[in-house]
Amino acid sequence: MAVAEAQSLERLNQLLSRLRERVPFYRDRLPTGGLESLHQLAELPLTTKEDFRQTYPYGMLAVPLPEVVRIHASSGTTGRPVITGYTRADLDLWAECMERVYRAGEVGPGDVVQNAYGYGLFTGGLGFHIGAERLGCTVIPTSSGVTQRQVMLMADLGTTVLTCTPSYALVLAEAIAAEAQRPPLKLRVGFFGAEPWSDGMRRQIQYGLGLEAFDIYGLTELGGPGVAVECHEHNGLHIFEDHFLAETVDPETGVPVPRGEPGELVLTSLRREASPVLRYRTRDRTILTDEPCPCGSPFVRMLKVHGRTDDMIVVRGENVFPSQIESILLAIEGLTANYQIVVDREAKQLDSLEVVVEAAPHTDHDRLQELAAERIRETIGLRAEINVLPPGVLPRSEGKAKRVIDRRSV
Ligand code: DLL
Repeated sequence: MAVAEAQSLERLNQLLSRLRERVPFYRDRLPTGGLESLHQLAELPLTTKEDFRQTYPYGMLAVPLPEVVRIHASSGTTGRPVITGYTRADLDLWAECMERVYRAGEVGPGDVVQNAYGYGLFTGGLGFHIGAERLGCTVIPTSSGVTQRQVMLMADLGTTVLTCTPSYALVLAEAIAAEAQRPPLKLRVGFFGAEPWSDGMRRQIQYGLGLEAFDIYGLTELGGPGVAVECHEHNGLHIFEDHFLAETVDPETGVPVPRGEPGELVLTSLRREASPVLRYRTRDRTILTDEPCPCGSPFVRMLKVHGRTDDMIVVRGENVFPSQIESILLAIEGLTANYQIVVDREAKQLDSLEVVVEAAPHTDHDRLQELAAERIRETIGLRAEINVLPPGVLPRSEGKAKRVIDRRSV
């Protein structure tokens, strides 16, 4: 057995005995005794968001509350929020993972990090904050919003590293482009995540902000950002396998799928003390690949998340992912990443699919409309009404963008 595998197995067995001893939710679900091989992981039960809701607020804690020094939560558009706790050691481990994220972009002491992820219950703000501080960077905790001030500080304080959602990065790029004179910026690297974004969007962000854009992945249930990050190859995100075990399963059946095939990402936290999770169904769709990466990292890669199992929309029997539409739009010169998908259903009529998208200034809207409709029909097999708008009409997001408006469910 490879050293890394033996270490993972040992940590997994420690995790199982902790879960059995300390978390009533897992006690009756887990077999007694340890595993002999990592392959047996697939025989253990999966954990879902619903399980977190059922055990709200403290039912998943594996330590007494006095040992929990921090709590974060994901807002959740419906139902109870998902709660995750951290012991002091958990905060140290999180900071270590986030430090590793920054190192992927060669960030270090001397860098000025402007952190425009929201601070608060959301894990983005404080996660990026503690990692940058631990690394010895100069941190500007702007949180998200107040765009004009962000741009001013970026120029005046010499920001070299920007962290925010990709949609907010675009808002910042627009604000910079709108200045009478482009402010002198020192931006070099950015870490963008918390929502799906395409390579087309990456190009727009890199061009608009003049930096190298890294994709970063994480989720509240696993402790926040710092689960995986891209290397300079920008061809998949390396999962920190010394902290998290990754699998992919068929979203319908929960049965593992082989590496290289699309599936739902399932994650196990190996080292978290307060809120450890076993085989958590993330609902994120990706592909895990063992192909060696030219960067030399031993960690498995997850390809860019191409949507969630629960934001797939079914229109006239076809499965549609917002990220698919985004890639189609951004492959057309003149269209932007400011778009929304509107699905509607009139009585006794087929569902309608409308794509509303802003174009760059001075473009031929009719031509763009035709092109987009044609490409969507060719790629997804659906007739869509395309509405090309001038810049600045659609709502902008300071956090995660809302891409789909499904009027059928109203
Ligand atoms: O979004 C944690 C985070 C903060 C990640 C900052 C990266 C940067 P939640 O609010 O719990 O946590 O949302 C987690 O967001 O299951 C994915 O669906 C989505 N997501 C996160 N990162 C990415 C990414 C944070 N890089 C949910 N690409 C996850 C695509 C992402 N989707």
